[in-house]
Amino acid sequence: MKIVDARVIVTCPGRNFVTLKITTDEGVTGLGDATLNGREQAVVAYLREHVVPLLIGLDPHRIEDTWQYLYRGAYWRRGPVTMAAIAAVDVALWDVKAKVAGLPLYQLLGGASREGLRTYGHANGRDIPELLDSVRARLAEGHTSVRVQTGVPGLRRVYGVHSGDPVPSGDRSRSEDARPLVEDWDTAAYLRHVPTVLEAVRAEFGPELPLLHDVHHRLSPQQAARLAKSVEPYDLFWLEDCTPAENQAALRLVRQHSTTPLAIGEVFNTIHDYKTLLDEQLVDFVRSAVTHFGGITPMRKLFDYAAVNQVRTGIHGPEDISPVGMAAGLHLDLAAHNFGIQEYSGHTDATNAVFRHAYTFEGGYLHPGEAPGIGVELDEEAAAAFPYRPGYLPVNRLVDGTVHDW
Ligand code: EZ4
Ligand code: CO
Repeated sequence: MKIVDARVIVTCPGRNFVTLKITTDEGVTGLGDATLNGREQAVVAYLREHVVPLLIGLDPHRIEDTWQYLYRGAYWRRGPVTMAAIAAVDVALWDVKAKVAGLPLYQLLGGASREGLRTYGHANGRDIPELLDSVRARLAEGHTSVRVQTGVPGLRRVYGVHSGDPVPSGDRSRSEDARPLVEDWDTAAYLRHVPTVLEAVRAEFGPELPLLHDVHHRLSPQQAARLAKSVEPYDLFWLEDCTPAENQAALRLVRQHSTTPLAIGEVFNTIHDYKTLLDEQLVDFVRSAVTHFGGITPMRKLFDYAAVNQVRTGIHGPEDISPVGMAAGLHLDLAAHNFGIQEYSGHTDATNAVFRHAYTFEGGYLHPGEAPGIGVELDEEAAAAFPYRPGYLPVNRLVDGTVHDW
């Protein structure tokens, strides 16, 4: 079998998604997600200019070899643009292979290790009462665990928490202007506020509900250690991205001061980003997504490396990963013994109409479905009705105007 066509399709049913569609001489097609939020067109160019011409004529069954060819062959390794592009090729090839086998992808990855995938949903509110309502809404949808985020007193606009302004899409922090929205930040106010939020949520929902909280990389190691320690009484399922973690060894300080479980990795793009963290067991969950980590091929290696260190998985599942990327992750989740939890935000009706998927969320559990391949079909006619629109993640500034990590 040979690859005869590879096309990049950009569609914006509420937000931008980049999809690679590979076609073989036998008419089998495969899809891969290459969406990089706010930098979509860079990946489109990488694929169209530098990857698609290399794919034509290759044997689609040689997935490992193609991955190594694109990764090592470029000389310039790693980075989110490169790894999103390679991920799209890798997932499309796994999709082709599983379709040829007539099996859902998870069967090729070892078969199901469980009946379904536990999820967590996002609860947020400008203040605590609004947050508590949002937690109730997530529980009513079937989520069995909830990530809790709130506004911080004194701050105007915090990432992931709606400001009350009218919003153009489902993503409350996304700007569709030429420039990103500017949000504000005050670390001291945040560190004071978070324990009071968790205390209120525990008082309302009791000790058993698994709770998560995302720090969005905003703290220094010392501040992160303080937060991890101060939230210990509220028994988090995990504390996410408490530091930027480019400096992996910095997590030692957090670990020394707290038993709060730590999750990291949504912006990592290779296994090397985890080396110290896993070798020294400095985290409890790996958060990478198939779409930003180079595909199924390296994610399997990451999951096994994590398992050796008694670390579990918690794949990133925001709205800005397309249903193609979500589906790929669900097949891995179902097969991996060390699955932990799956983040699940869901997509808009328009997105689900463009990307028809076999995966389901029922009775509080996700399942990738039994369709051969990854189980997603792209309706190209529907996609064409939603052309690309520039959109950016926000930028975060301190009260005095200094640009801050986020
Ligand atoms: O900021 O997906 O855990 N989820 C998150 C997300 C990320 C966005 C970035 O594109 O932190 O909201
Ligand atoms: Co996050």
